[in-house]
Parts: sequence; structure tokens; C-alpha cells
Amino acid sequence: MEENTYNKLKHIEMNKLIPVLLLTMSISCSQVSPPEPYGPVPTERQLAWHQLEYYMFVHFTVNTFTDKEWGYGDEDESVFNPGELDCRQWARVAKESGMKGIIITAKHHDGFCLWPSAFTEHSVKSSVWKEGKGDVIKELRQACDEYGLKLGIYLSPWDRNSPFYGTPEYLTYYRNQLRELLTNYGEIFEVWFDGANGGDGYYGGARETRRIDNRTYYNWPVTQALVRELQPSAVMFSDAGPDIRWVGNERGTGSLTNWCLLNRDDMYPGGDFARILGKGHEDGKYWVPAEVDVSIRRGWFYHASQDSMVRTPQNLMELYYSSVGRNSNLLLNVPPDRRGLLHENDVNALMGFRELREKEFATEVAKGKKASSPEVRGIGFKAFNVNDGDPDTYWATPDDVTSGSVTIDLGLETEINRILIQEFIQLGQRVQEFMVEALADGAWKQILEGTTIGYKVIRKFPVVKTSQVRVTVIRSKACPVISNIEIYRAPGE
Ligand code: FUL
Repeated sequence: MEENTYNKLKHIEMNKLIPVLLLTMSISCSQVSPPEPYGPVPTERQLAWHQLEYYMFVHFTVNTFTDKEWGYGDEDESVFNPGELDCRQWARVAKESGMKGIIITAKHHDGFCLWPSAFTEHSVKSSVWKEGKGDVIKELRQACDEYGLKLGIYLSPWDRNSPFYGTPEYLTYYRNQLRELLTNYGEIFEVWFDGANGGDGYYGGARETRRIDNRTYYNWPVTQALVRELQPSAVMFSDAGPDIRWVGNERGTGSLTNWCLLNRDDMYPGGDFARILGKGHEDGKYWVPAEVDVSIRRGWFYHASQDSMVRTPQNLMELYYSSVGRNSNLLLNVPPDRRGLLHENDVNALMGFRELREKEFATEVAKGKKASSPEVRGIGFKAFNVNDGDPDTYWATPDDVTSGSVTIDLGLETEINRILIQEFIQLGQRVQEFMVEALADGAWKQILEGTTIGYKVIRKFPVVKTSQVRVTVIRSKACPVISNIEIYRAPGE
């Protein structure tokens, strides 16, 4: 063949070939689809809840004035008289300490209502506070709005004041109260159903012991449907969910292995499930993440005798690691005193904690650094997604690969001692086992190992000087999807 003809043909061939090649390349690139969700996934309301991470619990009622933890139910309403009540102070402190909301005991076990319920006289309306015209829930709503905080309510199922407690009528009473709270006070982000149930009490003067069957008495599905109807974006908390579960202790300790999953079908508030609730169920059928509730003081309610026993900022920092750092939210109780204000000691501790937290996480060294992985699913799922600062992108492996690693090249030798890792939980919780290594003196050294990750884990380790950090998912239920890795040099060791 003549040179010219050959060149012409070659040219034509190439002209035809290039678009075909480009098309094939673009198809193969764009065709990498995201992993399918694996197992239960969070609802929108649960996803929003995860992102709150840290918020305030407020225990406040007649107990504040009688120096009790559990009121009997016969307290005279006149004892409730917080002369300087200022919900704006609570909200300002919550906001300044980095909290995202406040959950208040609208009614504790003593039955006294912090709002003027139409269904009982045992409330603020019978107190001398504001001549019976006050409404703590309304004031708190306004304060939360002013400071951009979410509001949640605790309505104790056990009511030691109500004459109806223990009878079917009480359920109507309870739901009527719930309806008031969920209708008249704007958007509620969390409804807290406590597990303490039944026992002795005033019960309208009967002064006796009333026992109920936790399993059946409250007919929870009906109450839950009411919450969904009135506040569709609220999550419901209890020992058994349905949306958020108790962590199983009041010490502030989340479980290191913590599945956001729970087989809650046979569970109910007040059941004997504490041992299960920390870990959750690896094979759980429902997404029910854990919330750590703990008090800044020994008691849930204010007692002047505990003014010197407020947790220190350092202790609160430890609580943060054992809750938010273990895939749980932190609900920290700060009880107002008899003035109706958060006590100075508590406020100082909270501010000190905020400062500590800011210092702890001031020096992040991984963001934007080169990241690589031998196990790449394809375009859109590259390793760099873990440290691009975007929570919506994630590194994923191919579907049939359930282990793999990401290496972050820090560039220079850098001191580090904290790591934060997040799964892209919109696709379910997957990781069962992971480890972190650092390249030091030319060799990989393991600096920590762990089990579950979930929404977030934050782990400490002794300072190591390294230029590269490798996070390896050792075992995962399905291909791992990791959305975020942050590496810190916190002050101290
Ligand atoms: C418990 C209650 O009995 C305590 O008084 C407190 O409210 C705590 C958060 O829950 O079950």
C-alpha cells in the first residue's frame, strides 16, 4: 500500500476510533454507581439528630425547691417559686458552650407541670410564681428561638400525683398533655420517654403503691403515632427507641463497640435491657442510635449541697470522648437552681469545657493532604473524599471488597495524637473492625485498633511523629464507605 493511502486510512480509522474510545472511557467512568445501602439506614429526622451531637438536659421542678430527686407527688404547688427565672440565661449558656438544643423536664415523676396544662391543677398555674400566670416551656421556647437552639421535652410517663395513674384513664391524660406540648410550643426536636415506672406515690391522695406492666400498660404505639402526627420531624427517645435509645447507664459512658442498630421489637421503656443498650445489636433490624445522658452534678436536680461537686472541664472533656467520641450524642444535664438560673459553678465548668474542646481540636493536620487507596471503587469514590472537608463525599471500595485502607500523606513529619473517623451512615453502618497505623522510621506502626465506627468516633493515642497515616478497615459487613478522617495534634501527650 502506498504510504499516502496508508496514512489516510489510518487517519480515518483513528477518527472513527477516538470517539468510540472516549465514549467507552466516559461510560466506564460514569458507570461506577454508589454502593447500595446496607441494612437499616437512618431516617431524615435521625440524620438531623446525629448532627446535633451535644445538647443540654434541664431537670427543673418542685424537687429543685424540696431538695429531692424524686418528688412523691404531694408537693404543694406554692413551693415552686424561682424568683429570678431566666430561660434566656440557660439558652445563652447552652449556645456559648457549643450545645445545639435543650431538653426540659416538662413533667417529672412528681407530676408537676412546668406549663399551665388544662388537664390538671398541679402546675405552674397553681404556684405563686408570676401569680400563676407563668409558663416555663413558653419562656424556654422563646429563649431557644432567640439563640437558635432546638427544644425537646421530657414528659414522665410515671406520674406520682395523678389519681388516674395505673388506670386506662391515665393514658388519655398523658396523651392530652403530650398533645398540648406538641401543639403549642413550636417545633420539638426530641421527645424523651423515661423508663422509671410505677411504685409508691401520692396518686391524688391514695398514697399507695401502684404497679403497672411496662410491656403493655402504656400502649406505646398509640402514643408514638400521636408524636408522629403532631411533630413529624421529632425523634423519640426511650430504652427501646423507636428512634433513639438509652445507652444503658447514667455515668456518661458510651460503648466502644456501638452499633446504631437495635432489634427493638420485643423491647419497651423500663425493661431490663441495660446490658444490651450500650452495644446495640450488630444484626439489628432498626436504626436506633444511642444517646448518653449524664449530669454535670451528682443529682439530676439542683441541690445546694452539690455546688462544690460540679464536674471539671477536664472531666467533661472525658465525657465528650466517651460519648460523642463513641458514636453517641451527649445530653448533658445542667439543673437550674432555686433562683431559676444555672449556677455559676456549672456555667464556669461549661465554658472551661468549651475552651478545652476548642484547644483540643485546634490543630488538624490531614485536611486537603494527598490521600490514596489501593482499593478504589472508581471515579467519585476516591480516597481524597475522606479529607476534602465535604461530609457528602466518601471513599468506597468495590462491592465485593470488604476491607481496604486509605493512606494520608501529611507531607512533613508531624506530631499527632487524635483521630476522628466517620462512616457515610446514609448507606448504613458497616465497619466491624479497623486499625490506624503511622509510618515512623520507615516502618508502619499500629497506633490504635477499634471495632465499630458509625456516625463518628474520636480516639486518643500517645503522640507519634509521622509523615503518613493509614486507616485500614479490617472487617466490614459490606464495602466500607468512609466520609471523613480528621487527624489532630491536641495539647499534651
Ligand atoms: C431517670 C429518672 O428516674 C431520673 O430522675 C432522671 O430523670 C433520669 C434522666 O432518668 O430514669
